[in-house]
Amino acid sequence: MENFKDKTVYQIYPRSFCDSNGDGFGDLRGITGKLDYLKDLGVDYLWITPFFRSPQRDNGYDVADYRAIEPVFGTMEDVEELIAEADSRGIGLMFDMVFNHTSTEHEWFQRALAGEEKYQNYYIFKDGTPDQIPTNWESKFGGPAWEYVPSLGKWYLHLFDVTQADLNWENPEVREELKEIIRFWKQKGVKGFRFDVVNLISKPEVFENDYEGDGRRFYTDGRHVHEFLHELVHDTGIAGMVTVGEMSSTSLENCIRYSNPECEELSMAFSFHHLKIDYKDGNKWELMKPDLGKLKELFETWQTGMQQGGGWNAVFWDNHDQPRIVSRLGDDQKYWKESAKMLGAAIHLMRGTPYVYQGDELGMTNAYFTDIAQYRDVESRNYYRILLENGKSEKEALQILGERSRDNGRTPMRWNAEKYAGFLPENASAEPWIEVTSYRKEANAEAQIKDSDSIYSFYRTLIRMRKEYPLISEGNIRFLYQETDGVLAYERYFEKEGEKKLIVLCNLLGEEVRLTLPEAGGKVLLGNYPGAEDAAAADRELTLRPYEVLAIEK
Ligand code: TEU
Repeated sequence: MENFKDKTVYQIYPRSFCDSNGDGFGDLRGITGKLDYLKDLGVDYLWITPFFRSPQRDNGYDVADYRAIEPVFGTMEDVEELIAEADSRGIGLMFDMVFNHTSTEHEWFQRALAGEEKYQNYYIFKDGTPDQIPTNWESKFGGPAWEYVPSLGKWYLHLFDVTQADLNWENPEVREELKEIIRFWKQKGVKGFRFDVVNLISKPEVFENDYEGDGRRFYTDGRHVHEFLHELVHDTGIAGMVTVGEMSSTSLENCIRYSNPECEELSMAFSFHHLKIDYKDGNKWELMKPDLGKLKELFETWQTGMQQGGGWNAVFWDNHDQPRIVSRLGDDQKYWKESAKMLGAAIHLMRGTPYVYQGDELGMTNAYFTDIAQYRDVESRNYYRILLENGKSEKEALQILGERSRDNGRTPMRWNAEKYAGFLPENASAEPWIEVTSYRKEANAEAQIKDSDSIYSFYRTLIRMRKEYPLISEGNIRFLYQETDGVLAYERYFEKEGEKKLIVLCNLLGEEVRLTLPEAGGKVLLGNYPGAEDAAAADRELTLRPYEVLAIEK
């Protein structure tokens, strides 16, 4: 098993990372051209979201051929070159396997539509009539989770978009097909895998209406999910690789099983509870001020819970589905640099494997779009319509999208302060597929790489510290000051007497917070304000400045 505990993963959304040929879309050669930037940052793995053949209805999470490359991203030769070039820099590639569903343009689904029973059994079809939907479950992208096919007299299940048909994992032929796909990319030199919503793959034996919710309780962490995952990992021989599962609406108990090495399922798990603390009544599309007390409670539950259970967290704030954390929990106006650094340190010094989403190392912010025409995401455009249908004004609906849309994390990576941020070649005739954020122009690589005080340099230090300090990569964790509003604090330690420990103090607020430390003194390893190194030399009374973070070795 690769020791990944001192490693950091960088997530790339290729569509928005770097466009090498000027067609307005990021591509694989664009990633290859930026490998030295990533090597200098110090990351060890690159998780690249799907670039396989796809109608792009969900930007690649609707796969039509798992072994072919969507031409907009490049060719198989480009993939092979990227793998080789990354490998020569000591960087491993993690590909994104969307195995809960395929595009309805996949050959398997097309053959199912043509009446081939073998392929109808690859999906979840239910006989019925147009007025008899099998269950009242809702799609996560809005609307019903079933679609009727008149020519077949059947409904099919789609937990996401209508063009994303759920696979039937109960069918051993489906499981064998998916194992072959893993073997195909493994033999090409891929070093790890991310599994998309993999805890939704096991559906119930009986499909029934949900009168308490949207149906997720019937298919989330389903009855055979652990058995299926173990079988997939064991039969493809990837237990020694770095693998991560995206676990939608999951539980701590299940994530311990998903990621405890003794279960031989995955290396680690993404859970999302900490990213729902600003969802009013759990609804993403109802705005609420972030509940920071809940955030601290969830971090403690999941960090100490996984530690006690032998599990391993993927620790992250952002990805291609989330708004930018510096706009969401920090202050991208008055305390942009301080809050971006503090939020980065808060998770990078925790127990788990940190994921840096492209642009977070630069403090990239939300998009601040003002018109629905600027949005590209299928989920956002669906919910804009639903919000209007439910009585919200256009202004209210745009305000909600402005805070919640996945497009906030999908604006082009900013390489410089030029009009298109260096995302595409200067002589390009096309424009980027989505607008470049015009906000915070200093959130760009060229401005920050050489600046030792930049967010980029701070992230570089965080990534290096994980490699240098076993306390960070292997140490235990316990939380401190849980009763102090606005302070996220924890201690990394080893059980052995006399060992050093690391105390991490994060002020989540835009105002000063006073703390009384357990003891005076210690050595400040990291701070995001000038003069931080003097802080710990002071006596036990400490004042944390707005969005200040201190990591003190005691
Ligand atoms: O995301 C799962 C998922 O539910 C997210 O879409 C997210 O939780 C939701 O948008 C919050 O409202 C994975 C992929 O990361 C996402 O990009 C895909 O759209 C989705 O699965 C379907 O494959």
